[in-house]
Amino acid sequence: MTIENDEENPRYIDAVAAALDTAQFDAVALTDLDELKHLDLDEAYQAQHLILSRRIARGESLSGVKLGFTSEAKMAQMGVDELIVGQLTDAMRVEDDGTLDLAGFIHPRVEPEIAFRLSRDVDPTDPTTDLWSAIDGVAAALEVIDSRYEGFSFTLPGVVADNTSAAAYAIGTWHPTTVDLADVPISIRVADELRAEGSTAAILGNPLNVLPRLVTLAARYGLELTEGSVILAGAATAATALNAGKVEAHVAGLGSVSFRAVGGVA
Ligand code: OOG
Ligand code: MG
Repeated sequence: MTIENDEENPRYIDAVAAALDTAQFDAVALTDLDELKHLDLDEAYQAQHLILSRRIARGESLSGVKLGFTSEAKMAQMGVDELIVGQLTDAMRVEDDGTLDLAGFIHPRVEPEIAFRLSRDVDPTDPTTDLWSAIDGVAAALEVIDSRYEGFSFTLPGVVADNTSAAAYAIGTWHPTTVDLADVPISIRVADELRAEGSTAAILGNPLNVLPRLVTLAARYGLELTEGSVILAGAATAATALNAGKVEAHVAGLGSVSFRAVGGVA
């Protein structure tokens, strides 16, 4: 089906959102989505918001935001070169030391991350906003990504519409913001195998540098930064395939976060 790119009536935005939401819900990858061709970046964020509205209508609530493509390793792996932002919900949350059932995922990957915790509501459109001053905790994190596109193959608007492949996340113990995060070792293991290791400096030179970038993106694309929210800074290393077994990220100074992945991919 082809829909004309009529700015007065961008029904293709709804079509993209519905297709991606259904693909996630049913854990069946999309092979062909013609309407995607029409989507620019602004419209991709509109589609992302529509997906989150559908999830909220199913009883989920927003729990945070996540940055994507904040490191060279991720940009090179996925063939894109611009920062993106997606949204997290409580349904994606996995307890530290908890269990994640892989049924319900398409082709999940996992990556080691840094999380920030927001101590108060922040207005990203306020030019005086200093997001760092609103952060009251930092932690090691794991992010599970699961593109709704076959083969994890997408364009920049495509991955933005797909809520930046967000699928699940786990947060380790919160630490005070005095912990040095600028250039410390970060690694990920799956089923006792070291899959990737690097430095937090790979994240824009220092993970703290994602915060002003997030403010800009949140203001431009209408994302909320609310008290208690989690902010994932983006992976420092390439993502690795998620299969059954213990999954653990370690960040020097922040310790470890883990979960046990069980079952098979649908
Ligand atoms: C998009 C998600 C990117 C990150 O940490 O860079 C991301 C993808 O790679 O499918 O979460
Ligand atoms: Mg990520």
